[in-house]
Amino acid sequence: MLTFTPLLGPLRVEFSDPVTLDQVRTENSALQPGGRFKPTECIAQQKVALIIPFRHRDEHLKYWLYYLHPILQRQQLDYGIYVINQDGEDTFNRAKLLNIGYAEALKEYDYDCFVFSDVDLIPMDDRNFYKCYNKPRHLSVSMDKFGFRLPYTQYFGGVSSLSKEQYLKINGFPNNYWGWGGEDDDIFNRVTSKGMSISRPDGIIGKCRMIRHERDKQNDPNPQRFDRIAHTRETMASDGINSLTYNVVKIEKDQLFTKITVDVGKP
Ligand code: UDH
Ligand code: MN
Repeated sequence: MLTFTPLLGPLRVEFSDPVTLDQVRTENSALQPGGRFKPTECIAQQKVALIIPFRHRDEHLKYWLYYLHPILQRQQLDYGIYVINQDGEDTFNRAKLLNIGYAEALKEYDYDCFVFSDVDLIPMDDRNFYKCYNKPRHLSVSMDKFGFRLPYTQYFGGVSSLSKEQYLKINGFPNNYWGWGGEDDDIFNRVTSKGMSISRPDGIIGKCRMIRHERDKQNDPNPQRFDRIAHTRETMASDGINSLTYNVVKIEKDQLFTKITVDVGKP
């Protein structure tokens, strides 16, 4: 007897019907506290931590959990969800939150793969595996907001995956990009400067939707971003997981996710 649901292929994804966390909790009763899951009919090939940079996006997080949990279970991953919530109202720092997610997830479990996902991006095909490959992978290749195309060849934003080894090879992500933009290009530069290239699913399997939103407060475009991405090669050895400092304010275990509230400092 088949006890798991096979992959479905293309999925209907839309954001008009309201969802509640309680509904999502009821529909995902096989989860362990903290949004952890392990398949019962096989041994998963990879242990995957999903890291979400977060502040004031509860509405988006509901949809993300509603859509992603069933997909990740059909993909038979051994996984955990980590929502890394920036404390306070100072300038947002996406890449630093991702570094913190990496470090905090590893304190809990021996993860070997890290998927970094914006809270507002939902894959439209469950054949887009949220796992790691022999190269760093860009997963959100065909976003509705860019007309289901890559905005530019080097684009590495949205959703990406790196094995622990790949992540360490590039010294993790930059900690000094405050505000919107550039950190994804810096990560791309890190990857290529270490002699790696990126892999991607094709444009059909890689389709995804972004929940429409206005720009957040305290996340204006960073005017320093162009200057910084021109110097990744010089800065990456000293700015990354080896220079990460932060304070954990609170750790909360929901059935659907682990929420870690952190003080990242300010520019
Ligand atoms: N994020 C938060 N809270 C914030 C800022 C960012 O949770 O206050 C996270 C969240 O996971 C988000 C990600 O960081 O998905 C990336 O930020 P973004 O969604 O603002 O980036 P995007 O490129 O939007 O999608 C740019 C602003 C679009 C303005 C359009 C106005 N019509
Ligand atoms: Mn967005």
